[in-house]
Amino acid sequence: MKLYYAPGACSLADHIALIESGLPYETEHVDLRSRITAGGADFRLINPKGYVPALEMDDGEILTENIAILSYIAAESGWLSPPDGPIHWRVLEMTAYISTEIHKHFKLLFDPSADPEQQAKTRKLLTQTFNRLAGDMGDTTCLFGEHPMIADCYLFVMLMWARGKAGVHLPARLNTYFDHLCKRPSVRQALEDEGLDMS
Ligand SMILES: N[C@@H](CCC(=O)N[C@@H](CS)C(=O)NCC(=O)O)C(=O)O
Repeated sequence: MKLYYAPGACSLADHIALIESGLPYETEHVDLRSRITAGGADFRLINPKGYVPALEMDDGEILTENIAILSYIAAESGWLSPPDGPIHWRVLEMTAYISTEIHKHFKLLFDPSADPEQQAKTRKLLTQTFNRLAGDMGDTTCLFGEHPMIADCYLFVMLMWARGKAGVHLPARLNTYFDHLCKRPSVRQALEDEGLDMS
C-alpha cells in the first residue's frame, strides 16, 4: 500500500492507522500547491479530486476519502475496528461523525479569506461538538477501550488542529485523551515521518 499525504493534513490519520496496523506500507509526499508528488508525478492523475489522502492499494487501484481509506486499513489489519459486531458499527458511526460534523468545518478556519465572524461561529460550533463527544466518552484511554481504532487516529488529527492554528477550545477530557495518544509510538513515528514537531 502507498499513502499519498501532505504533512499535518487529514492524511496523518491514515498514516497513524497504517503504523498501528503493522501492515507493510510506503508513503509519498504531495505538494498541495503544485499538486506534484515527491516522485514528480502529477497528483491530479492519481486522484482527480486533487486532495489527500489517496491510498494505492496492493492491486494498484486508488482509494480516496478518509472514511473509506481508514475502513480499508481496519479491514486489512483486522484489529483497528472489529470485523463485525456492535463495536464495528460504532467505530464506523464515530468515523463518519468526525468526517462530516468535525473535519469539514476546519476548512473555513484554515481559509485566510474567510469572514472572521463566520470563523468565530464555527469555532463555537466545534467546541459544542467536542463537548458532546467528550460527554459521551467513558473512562477508557481510547474511544472504544484501551486500544486505538481508526476513529481515534482521525480524532487525534482533529484535536491537533483544534489545539493548533485553528484555536478551538477543547474540554479537559479531550486534552487528556490527546496527551495520551501523543505518547503512542505510532503517533510519534507518524509525526516524525511527516516532519512535525509536537514537543
Ligand atoms: N472528503 C475528503 C477531504 C480530504 C481533504 O479535505 N483533504 C485536504 C487536506 S486535510 C486537502 O488535501 N486539501 C487540499 C485541497 O483540497 O486542495 C476526505 O475526507 O478524505
